Amino acid sequence: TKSELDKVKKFTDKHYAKPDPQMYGIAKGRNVIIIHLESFQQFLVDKKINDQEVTPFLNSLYHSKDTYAFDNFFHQVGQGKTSDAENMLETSTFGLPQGSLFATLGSDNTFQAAPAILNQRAGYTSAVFHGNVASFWNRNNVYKNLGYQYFFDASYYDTSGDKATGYGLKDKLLFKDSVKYLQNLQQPFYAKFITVTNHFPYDLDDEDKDPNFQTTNTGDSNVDNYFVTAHYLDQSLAEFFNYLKKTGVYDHSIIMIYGDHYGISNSENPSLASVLGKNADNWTDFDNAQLQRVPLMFVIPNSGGHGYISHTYGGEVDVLPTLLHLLGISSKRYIQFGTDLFSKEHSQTVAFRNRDFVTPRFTSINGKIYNNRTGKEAKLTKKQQKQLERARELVNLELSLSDSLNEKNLLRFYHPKGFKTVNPADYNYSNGLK
Ligand code: GP9
Ligand code: MN
Repeated sequence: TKSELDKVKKFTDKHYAKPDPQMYGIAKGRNVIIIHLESFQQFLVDKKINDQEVTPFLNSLYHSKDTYAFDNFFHQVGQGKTSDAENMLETSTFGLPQGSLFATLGSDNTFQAAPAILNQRAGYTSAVFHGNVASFWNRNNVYKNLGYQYFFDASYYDTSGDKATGYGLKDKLLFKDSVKYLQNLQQPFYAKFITVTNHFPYDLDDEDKDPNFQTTNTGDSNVDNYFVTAHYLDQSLAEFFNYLKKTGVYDHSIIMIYGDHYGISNSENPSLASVLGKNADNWTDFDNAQLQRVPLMFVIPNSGGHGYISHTYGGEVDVLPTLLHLLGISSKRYIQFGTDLFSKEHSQTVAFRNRDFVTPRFTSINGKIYNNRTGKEAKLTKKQQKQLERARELVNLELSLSDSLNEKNLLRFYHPKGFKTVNPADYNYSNGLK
């Protein structure tokens, strides 16, 4: 396994992308607030139905001069869904080919993850706010291995009556009722909020609905309801931001917002086609792949107004090195499969968990290559064929090396400079700030 670890390290060293000096450290010392948008796809951004914006607040953030946003950012989850997204964003390694890494390896594996890195390198306090039972996705165990100091799960909230949905406390209540805990966290903090209301099958109590929002009538209730819960989630964000601004936390924070994975599954995409102005009759795998985009935004208040929408292609494994560099924390010493999205050396080949992949010009699905411009099967020159073969090799290699690292728990044998191994026994979530 020593040689296996060397193979992994050789790969990640070779693909390391050095930071863009313009971006490195622009959020240094700020609190990090992470907002995990459950099942939220990129097509919702700027989307209008019946002449109304579905997510007006998020749209205003997306176009703000304080925001660095990405419109070619893809989820890379497998069967672990939310937990795969969490794993990728906080370790920059992939989830597993089957099942959930959190559930199967999370209790015993050694991680070198964001909460521990930020605490050890820059004194960050770390906390997760998520109104579901702590054992869902084995989080109560995994978070201790990631180095989270606090985990405010359902037991910290009043979830009685109609305050919770199937997956936990409703989003507006999560943000509102977390305030008393958040304001007691020692700054700088790294605080992750995991929302749940916009979760399949997207039902919402009438009293929570916006009476002025008229959703679609495709006849597919998941599609029609999806816009209703996405609109609710957007309103919950607006409320949270008002709170952050009122208390002054806002100006001393960087707020990272992302969608964890798709909400509408491929089988329902034809019902969505008409809403997207597309024809359901000639809907292809290519169209399904394009809908795997999810939002990624870094909101950095009063940072000089240099925000923009980047068209760089990337995925969830790229987030950790990107965030570390924004905070002025070098990432080279860690084993991370992703690369800094702002770096000129960032590789724009985005691997999906099932070994399909997307590049700026081509999409490969079940071995078939589509031209992104036409959406049709690509006619490749010899040179393009070679490039795509190299892309496929990269995808297969990074996925198999990531699986080897995680399945053999190789980080046990890896000691990055200055990193103290996390001891899960150091954390006891029931003695939080309560
Ligand atoms: C469960 C919530 C939803 O706590 O995070 O998880 P998902 O079903 O998206 O994996
Ligand atoms: Mn999810």
